[in-house]
Amino acid sequence: MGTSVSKIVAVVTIAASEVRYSIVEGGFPGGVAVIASDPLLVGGENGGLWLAAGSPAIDAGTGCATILLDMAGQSRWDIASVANVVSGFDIGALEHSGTSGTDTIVDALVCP
Ligand SMILES: [Ca+2]
Repeated sequence: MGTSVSKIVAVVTIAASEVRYSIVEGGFPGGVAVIASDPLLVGGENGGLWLAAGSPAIDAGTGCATILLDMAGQSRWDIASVANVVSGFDIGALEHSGTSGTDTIVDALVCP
């Protein structure tokens, strides 16, 4: 079990309409599918920040301009118990792992 992480802070200047399918503390007025709640990140053994079970980022991303594998080279999982916002992609660089036989590996890029 990794170390709990409460938040990541980034400062950027961007048009509201460009903030899409993201988690932003306090929300982002004018953004698209922006989640304001805690992403429930946990630190992994390799220093990455992973999504804990129950994270609102799970299956809340898009498959636009991305690849089918996450930053760690793992498959993208569509978690059966979580409703997809667009496809089974999670928000963020590291995908929450699914369970074979219950969940499915995402095999196509999907843009809303
Ligand atoms: Ca997923």
